[in-house]
Amino acid sequence: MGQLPADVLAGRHHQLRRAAKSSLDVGKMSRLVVISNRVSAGGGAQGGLAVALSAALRANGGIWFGWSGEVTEQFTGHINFQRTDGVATATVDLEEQDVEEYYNGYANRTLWPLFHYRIDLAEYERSFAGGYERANQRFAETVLPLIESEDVVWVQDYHMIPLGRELRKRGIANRIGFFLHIPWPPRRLLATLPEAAALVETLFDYDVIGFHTQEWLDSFLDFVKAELDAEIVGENLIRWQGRTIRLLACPIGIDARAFEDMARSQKARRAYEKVRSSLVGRSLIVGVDRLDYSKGLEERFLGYERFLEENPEVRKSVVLMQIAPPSRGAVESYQRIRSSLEGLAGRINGAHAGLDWVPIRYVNQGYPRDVLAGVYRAARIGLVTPLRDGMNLVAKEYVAAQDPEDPGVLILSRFAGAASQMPQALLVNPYSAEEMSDAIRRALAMSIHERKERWKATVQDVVERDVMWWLETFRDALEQKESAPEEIITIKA
Ligand code: GDG
Repeated sequence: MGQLPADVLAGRHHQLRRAAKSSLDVGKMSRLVVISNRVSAGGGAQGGLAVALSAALRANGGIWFGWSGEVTEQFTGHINFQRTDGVATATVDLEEQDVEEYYNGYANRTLWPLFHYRIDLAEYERSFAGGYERANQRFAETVLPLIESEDVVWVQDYHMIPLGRELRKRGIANRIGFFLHIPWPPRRLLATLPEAAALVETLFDYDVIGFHTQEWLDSFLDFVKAELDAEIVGENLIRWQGRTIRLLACPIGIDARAFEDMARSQKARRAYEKVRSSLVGRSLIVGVDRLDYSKGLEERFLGYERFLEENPEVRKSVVLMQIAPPSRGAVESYQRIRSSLEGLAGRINGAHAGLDWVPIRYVNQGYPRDVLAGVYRAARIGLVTPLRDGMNLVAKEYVAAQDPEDPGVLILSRFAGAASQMPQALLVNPYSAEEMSDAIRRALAMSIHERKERWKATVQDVVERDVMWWLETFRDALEQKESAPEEIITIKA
């Protein structure tokens, strides 16, 4: 395993200290207020993030606040309170214009493509920026009365970058953290965003800013050094207008043990059998991704096509199953990727299929998590090749779902945040059809011994740095008040 960043090592020590306690034995901790665009409190049917945040909210009390997903004629700020599986949630409806400008606009047509290095797709419209600011002001105004003086507040993701500043303007002096789930783009790309510096500066109102990897954190620091008037006062510490801000590289994990169990459940077993019997002895390659241009699906299909062309002797012994539930259908670039993928899958299948074999099974719908777990387990290869990804949880789920006695091989893009934690996967450049083709061939020919060795090294980290580890590591950083920078320097000397 590669050298772990200092923050991660520090986090691991916390984990060891806590190992003797139950992971939820955090009685002395403050109440948590989680703020994110969408709220998905609940049990194991949800993704790991929802499970972990729900567990923390259940253990310490607190509330999860965000957009309801509903549209109302005129914004009223009316809060819908609910309790789901013991977790208190508070949601607010937005008006049509907010959804268009803030969600479909600035979040998904400006920031998402830009932060995934796609300035060719990023749209810079003043109305989007205005709507983003307005929606964040509305969120701040609405959540304000729900925040108590001892609470820690944790804001999630790119939809809500300026929310911390809006809360400070309204007098909130609590500890407030921010976690970015997507990559932080290189400085020269970010500079294409009008008012980029002003947006980034709003982040200085947080106490802790978290990224998945040191690479994203370094890109952030690079921008701050070049474009903003803030002092770097220590390793990953910034000083701005009398405030100290800690930066943290803290990779999100999955609910690994639960996912392993899910992969052995009856429903997973049924899905496994169904898929296996349909393969009639062929090897399965699986891809599971939201239908999004950042996930590199076109390049993946082209890499697979290359493999089919270069390996006529084995090509009929494999099948690629790509599960890709549609997302963000209101945004044009998502409609385009959908139709271009359909065309590509059709072309490849048309050119290569035979009477008893179709090379790509392209499935445009979602499945329950336990079914996915069974499909992962049935696959000899997990093909996870985003062009750019903050972390990528599918890579971790694929690993956790494997049979220890007969594990499959993970082929992973070196441009996913997950790659920094998974050096034993077969790392590929997703833009290179040749590299992808080589990796598929290599994975199919890999000995059981090598498969086991690589899997063991990878799964260990997936289990150790699971989603509770992520939550606790971030939270520890957020609860811990910074020393003055002078003291830090003295200690170092
Ligand atoms: C963002 C960042 C970062 C997919 N299809 C189905 C389904 N899924 C689940 C997967 C996985 C999740 O969706 C996708 O997670 P990713 O990490 O791949 O990607 P994003 O949605 O882009 O998330 C990403 C993440 O935030 C967390 O910080 O890792 O980099 O982009 O859990 O299993 N789930 C079900 N049916 C499906 O068909 N139930």
